[in-house]
Amino acid sequence: MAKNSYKAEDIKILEGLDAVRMRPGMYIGTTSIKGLHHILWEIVDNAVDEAANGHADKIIVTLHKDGSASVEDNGRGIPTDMHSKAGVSGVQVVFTQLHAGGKFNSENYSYSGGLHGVGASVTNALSEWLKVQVYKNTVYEMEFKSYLDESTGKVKSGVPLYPLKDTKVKTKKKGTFVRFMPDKTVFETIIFNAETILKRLKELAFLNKGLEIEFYDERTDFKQTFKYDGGIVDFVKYLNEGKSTLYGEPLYIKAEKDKILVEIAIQHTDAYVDSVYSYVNNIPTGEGGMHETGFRSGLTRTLNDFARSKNVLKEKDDNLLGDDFREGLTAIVSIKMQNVQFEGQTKTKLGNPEARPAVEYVTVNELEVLQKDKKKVKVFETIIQKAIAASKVRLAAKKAKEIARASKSIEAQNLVGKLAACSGRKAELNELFIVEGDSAGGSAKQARVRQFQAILPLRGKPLNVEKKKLDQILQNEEIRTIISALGTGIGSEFDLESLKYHKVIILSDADQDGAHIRAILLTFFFRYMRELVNAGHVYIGMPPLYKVSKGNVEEYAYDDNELKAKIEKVGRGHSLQRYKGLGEMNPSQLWETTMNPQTRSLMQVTIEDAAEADRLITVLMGDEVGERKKYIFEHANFNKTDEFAKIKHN
Ligand code: 1YM
Repeated sequence: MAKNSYKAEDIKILEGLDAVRMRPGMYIGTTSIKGLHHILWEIVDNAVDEAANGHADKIIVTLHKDGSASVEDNGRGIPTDMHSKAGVSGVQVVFTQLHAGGKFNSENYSYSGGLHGVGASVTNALSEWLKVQVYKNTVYEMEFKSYLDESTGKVKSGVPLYPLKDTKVKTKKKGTFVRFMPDKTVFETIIFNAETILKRLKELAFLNKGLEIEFYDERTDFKQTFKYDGGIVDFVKYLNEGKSTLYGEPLYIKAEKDKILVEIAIQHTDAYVDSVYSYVNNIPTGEGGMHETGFRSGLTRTLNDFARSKNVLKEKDDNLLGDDFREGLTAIVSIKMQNVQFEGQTKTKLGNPEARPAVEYVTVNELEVLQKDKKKVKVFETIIQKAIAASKVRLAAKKAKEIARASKSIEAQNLVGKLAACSGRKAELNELFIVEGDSAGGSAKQARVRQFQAILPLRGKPLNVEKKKLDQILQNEEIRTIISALGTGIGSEFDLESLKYHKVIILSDADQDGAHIRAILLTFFFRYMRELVNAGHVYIGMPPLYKVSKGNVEEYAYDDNELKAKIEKVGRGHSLQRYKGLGEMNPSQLWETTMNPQTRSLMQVTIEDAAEADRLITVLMGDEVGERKKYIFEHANFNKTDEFAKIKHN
């Protein structure tokens, strides 16, 4: 009888998992490599939750030679006893019930429930097999499998091979071990990317103070362990490596308000832009949201109050602006809360309105506590001095802008000469090619379809904007031209709605100079038009490196491997041309290889890990030669300058 009811329970549960397999996109967003990693993160999240709740302090993530992945923690172990309602073990519930992300009782798990909250059952549903071990005095074991049901011709997903069993094998270990084989019929690829996983594990280690995360890639025999006893303070220090900091130790605050746990670390550098990165329940919020807004207003308010209390700001003086206090600020804002709501273009913006006053309250209160600390007073004075300097530049820049506005007509005429605008008025369809060099620019102008393609040739190198003040940047002609062509404005005034071209395509030569120009432009977009990149409007054009021809046949190759293939295809008696630059191509070649939407190959620039990208930009574009050399040495290939932006083919 007991066996029967177990089976009945089973059927209901299995329907749930089969639905996941029918529409994986609905549960994990995509079946690309991103989706593949997602099912690993579901398991890692459970282990991190266990650590965040104080029951575990070590997690091991292993990529096995057979293509499977495993995660182990030293926590309490997933409950092995019978779940009263489901009539099966806790382990079985966790791996077969959809939305078991809600855990047994939410009292214990006050902050859990990751981004999608779909939980470990989705990993099971999308795996060929999955094996769990729970260590609690003895080893408990359970296995699941997906298989083709011959009678219906359909795949059954994540079916238990047997109920949870106590193997009676004694163990001193505590915790949970989960190993799974992603299903190759579900995902575009089932090969995990070690670099992506390492980046995220490192971030998780920063966000969870003291948690030791070990990564082992059996495929390459590579091992790395992360553990940061300083947590987000270490994170800020890491981000500021290679920058000159204005005071020794980052400021750190942590407090809870209205059930929202707020943790913030800040440190100023002599840079001119801010690098504020925020997280909710360990999930990066690249588009910011309510918590960031609360932090910003709290910071501005408490620092203005401090400046007044010290009489640095007199009664007649205006308040300093948030922008002034944030100049050169590096900060991590990490909050934990329940019922998280994400919004925005990429669903990485925190929508919960209650987060705003909570974070503002904690920021103001806790910074006030620090201001009273005798050893910290100097730090606050330094921040105020820096903000006052920033406000002076801001006022000067405003003047400069007013003058510029007065001579706008002249500027506009200059611009017209350079920019070959397109005639179409639909921004969604329009493309702007930013082209290296006048001769390539000329070819591009001849080749383009003027209805939707605009060409902006760059004469010299644009200014490397890293470490430059805004007013200096605005004096650079190339940069100014780009800004007016795009129509969005920059920095805090950036407005995506006014964007005139939905594809902004950087077209530079495939050599070191070209790579440098590309890096400078990407840095500019990243620092001053981040939303442009976030919303996926920035692309890199890919000119071919070779042309193989014989008679009427012309074949282009974009790298050495492709070249081999193309030579084979064209056959004996071919002639080979190597393009040193875009300028060597005539208009029709440029059109066919790089500009024609039907035949070209574009890469879309996306930022998956903004904090890491920021650090990389500092290293590559900043003025600390030592760090840069070290990085380039470690990544011998110079083309890695593009690494700060994850680039995907389009
Ligand atoms: C390698 C993956 O899943 N660890 C893990 C998961 C759980 C617990 C402990 C746990 C939670 C609770 C009580 C609770 C989970 N339990 C559940 C559920 N590592 C990994 N470690 N006891 C143990 O939430 O109260 C879901 S996850 F729902 F069964 F409680």
